[in-house]
Amino acid sequence: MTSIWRSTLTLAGAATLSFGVAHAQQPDLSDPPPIEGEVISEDLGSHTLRMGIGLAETSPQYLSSKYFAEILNERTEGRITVNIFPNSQLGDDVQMMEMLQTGSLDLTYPSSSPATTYVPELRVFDLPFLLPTRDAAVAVMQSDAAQEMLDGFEGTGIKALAFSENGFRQLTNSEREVSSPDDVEGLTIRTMENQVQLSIWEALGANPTPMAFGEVFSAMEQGVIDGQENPWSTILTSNFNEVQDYGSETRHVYTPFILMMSERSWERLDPQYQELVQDAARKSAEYEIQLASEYDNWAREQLAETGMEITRLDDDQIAAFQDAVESVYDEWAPEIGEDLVESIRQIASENQ
Ligand code: TK8
Repeated sequence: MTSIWRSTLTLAGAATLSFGVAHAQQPDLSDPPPIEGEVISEDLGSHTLRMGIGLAETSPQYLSSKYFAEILNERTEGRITVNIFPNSQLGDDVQMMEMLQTGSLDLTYPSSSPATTYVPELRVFDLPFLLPTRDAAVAVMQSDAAQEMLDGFEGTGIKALAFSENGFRQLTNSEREVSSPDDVEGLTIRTMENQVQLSIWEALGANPTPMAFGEVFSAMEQGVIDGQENPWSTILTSNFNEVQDYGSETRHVYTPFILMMSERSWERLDPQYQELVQDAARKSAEYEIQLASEYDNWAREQLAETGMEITRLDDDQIAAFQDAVESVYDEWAPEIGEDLVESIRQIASENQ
């Protein structure tokens, strides 16, 4: 898809992309990677699993979940079927994690932020501007420290299988162009249900309002909130541009998704099936990260094409946001664990 845009420089020096040359290629959603690996022909039981996710059928989250389901189905010759329910139709992240604990749902795919109630160390991912690039984020998600966080779910009723990419979060709002922390002052911004996220937007002078993801669109439509923050692909696939006029490329937090299974469902599986589920989770998470990275810039350009005024921030403007949220580290690094924060910072700096 090509379209001719013209970059305009605002007084604040921020480039507001209303026109420009589209750089991002449209993501290739046609074929997920070929399904490889041993087929389990032995009848080790049949399972029909229900999976609830928050995002739409066009999202990398859904497309990679479909791939996860296809791997399981093909490599058990149809004995494991996964039925996926998108668009938060079974509930929001918090509710679906609780459903895993009671066994009323088999699989879900929340962001790490609402999962910090189970594994508080996950709050490290909520620290602003901690992960500077996707390479750094992927290296952290694949680190031993991250695996320990997944293991930390043991005994909660949740089997955490793999990290993948929700992505770099961007601010949208219906009031005004935002290119500095001063512009955030007084905006009512929906946040995920997570204390560190609240601290970020309080530090920026906003009025943060924690809310389940499934309620965000109607809250913006009714003017209950002025804005929200999510990766461009979520903003696009959730049609937030229909009720939000301004987007700012703040990249203020990188949020992972966590692919999770009910421990009850997990324990019903033959060990060979458990190994297969773990392998399928790893492979679908890799595919999700690939899709999310292809979607990121393309989604931003699609949003601009639909008329959303996208403000891209230069280094100085990002630095102003970083300075404004420095207090979040003072408040939360001791809580999360200075050593953990430092080790994640180290991995990030070695893998930029
Ligand atoms: C979707 C959520 C969403 C998250 C949020 O289930 O709540 O804003 O970024 O993607 O996990």
